[in-house]
Amino acid sequence: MPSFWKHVNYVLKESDIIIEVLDARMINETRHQELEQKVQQLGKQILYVITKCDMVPLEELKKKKQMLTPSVFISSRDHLGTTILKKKILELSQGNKVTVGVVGYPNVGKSSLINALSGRGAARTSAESGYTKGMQKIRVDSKITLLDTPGVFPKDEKDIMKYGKIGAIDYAKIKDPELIALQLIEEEKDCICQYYDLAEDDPEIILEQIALKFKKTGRGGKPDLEAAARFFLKEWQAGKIQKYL
Ligand SMILES: Nc1nc2c(ncn2[C@@H]2O[C@H](COP(=O)(O)OP(=O)(O)OP(=O)(O)O)[C@@H](O)[C@H]2O)c(=O)[nH]1
Ligand SMILES: [Mg+2]
Repeated sequence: MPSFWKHVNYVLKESDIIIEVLDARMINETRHQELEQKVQQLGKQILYVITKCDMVPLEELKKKKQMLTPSVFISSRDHLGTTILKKKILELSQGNKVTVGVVGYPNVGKSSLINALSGRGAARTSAESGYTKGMQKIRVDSKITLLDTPGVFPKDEKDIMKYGKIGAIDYAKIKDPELIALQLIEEEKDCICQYYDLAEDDPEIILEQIALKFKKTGRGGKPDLEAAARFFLKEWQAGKIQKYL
C-alpha cells in the first residue's frame, strides 16, 4: 500500500485539477479526508465526481446536489454525465489544456470513469478492489489528459466495517466476515430484509435466515454463519442489494 500512495502523491503534484471519485450510494463514507487535505495543502482545484448514479433514484441525487461544489453526477456504466463532466473540467481550466488526476478509495469506480470519459477501455477495471496498481495516463482529447491512480486508504484510518460496506476491501479478503456482515445488517436492515424477503429484527437471525435460504449450512443443516456472511457481503459489494429500491 505505501507504494500506492507514492503514485497518488505524484499524481496530486502533477495534476492541475483533482477529481475525487465518490460512490453515489455512499457519498459521505467515500469522502477521503486525507486526500482532500492534501489537495487543499497543494492549493489544487478539487472536482467531486459522484459515480454509480444508475444505482440511486434521481430524487435522491437531487437532494444531494447542493452538498458538494463543484460536483458532477455520472454513471460510467450507462455513459451518463460524461459530456457535462468534460464541460466542467474545461470550465475549471478556463479552456486551457489540463491534466486531471483521478483519486479515491479502492473500488469506487475511478478506472471505469476514465474509460467512460475517454470512450475506450484504456484503464483496466475490476469488481475486485485494489485492481489498479500504478499510475496510468489517458488522453481524452486534445485538451484533457487523465491520470488514473490506485485506490488508497487514509493512513490514520482503519475502519474495516466501512471498507467492507463500500467494497474497498474485497468480500473474499475480509478477515472477520461475520462481524462485518452483522454490523452492516444492523445499519441497513430495511433494504436487506426487503431484498431477502425477511421480516426479522435481530441481525444474527437475519444472517441465519440468509444461510438457510441459500443453503449455507454445515453438518446437520446448521447455518454456517461465516459462509452466509461472505455470500451476503459478495452480493452487497456487487450492488445487488440496493438501498433505494
Ligand atoms: N453500476 C455501476 N457500477 C460501476 C460504475 N462504475 C464502476 N462500477 C463498478 O465498480 C467496480 C469497480 O470499478 P473500477 O473502475 O475498477 O474501480 P477503481 O476505483 O478503479 O478500483 P481500484 O483500481 O481497485 O481502486 C467494478 O465492478 C465496476 O463495474 C457505474 O457507474 N455504475
Ligand atoms: Mg482502478
